[in-house]
Amino acid sequence: MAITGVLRIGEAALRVLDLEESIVHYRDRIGLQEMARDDEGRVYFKCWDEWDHHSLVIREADETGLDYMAYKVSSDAALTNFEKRIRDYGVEVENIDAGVYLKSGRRIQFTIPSGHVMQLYAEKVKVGNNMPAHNPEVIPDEGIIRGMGPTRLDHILIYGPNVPECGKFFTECMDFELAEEIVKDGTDDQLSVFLACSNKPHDIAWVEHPEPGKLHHISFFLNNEIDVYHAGDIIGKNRISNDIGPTRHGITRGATIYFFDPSGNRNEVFSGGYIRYPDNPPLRWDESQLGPAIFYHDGKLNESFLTVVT
Ligand code: M3P
Ligand code: FE
Repeated sequence: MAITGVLRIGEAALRVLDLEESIVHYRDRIGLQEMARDDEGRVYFKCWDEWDHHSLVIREADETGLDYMAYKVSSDAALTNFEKRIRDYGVEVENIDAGVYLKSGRRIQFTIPSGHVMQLYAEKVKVGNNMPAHNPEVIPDEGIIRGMGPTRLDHILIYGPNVPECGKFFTECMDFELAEEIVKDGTDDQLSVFLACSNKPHDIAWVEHPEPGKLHHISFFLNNEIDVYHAGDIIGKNRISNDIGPTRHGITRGATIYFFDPSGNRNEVFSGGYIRYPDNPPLRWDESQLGPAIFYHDGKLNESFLTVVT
């Protein structure tokens, strides 16, 4: 598979209640690099092994949650093509000029059936991954990998209505593929879908929920399971509110911890998971198997995992 078209989640924009506490959380506890602050009070971060200028944007607001998620596409021509396909599908698309978003080329923006604002863009200023591109090293200089030390923003899981319609829209208009799904037992009714645009187990996932536009978590990738345990130590040492883990997902097979930022937005750090090829069959889980699907070791869900969204 050549990865063209939609490449990955390139940017998540979160609302937080207290900017300074959130900066400490994302910069010093998770260990992101602070890249910029703008005149409107937004703060921009990247993971150490990402090449583009930033992947997380936070701003202070009265309510928590997700402002938008932006996925990077492979070229400007791909962006033009997606714009046409999305309009032809009947979804309204807004054009945003280059430079409106920091360090970014032009974007298109639309609202998906679950009520979330999504953007696509092809260009963002590349600052490098802290190692040379010519005769590269395998680790950056000391002090660059800090905190939990995630290498990249990996995926987002969102809650809202019309999950099957979201799956259809993303597969038909943006060439995502169904990697895994949770269905009502004995039916094809999807309660949750996990879609991939790469050969990761997922690049985005939804859980059916009556209220539109909600965030379940943004997820950062760690290099190995030991780093997941280390992240747990950082959570413990800094009295960060832990939701659950370390444990393992049945879905995606990732080793995971969920925890909350100081405002209550859920974060995940995880490692592992399988490599998915486009000719893999989609994996199906029955609702009655939700326990092991989500937390494989004890096969049980905790209450906050299912109910807390921002
Ligand atoms: C993950 C993951 C559900 C599952 C979550 C799974 C249904 O976050 O990264 O594999 O919430
Ligand atoms: Fe996740």
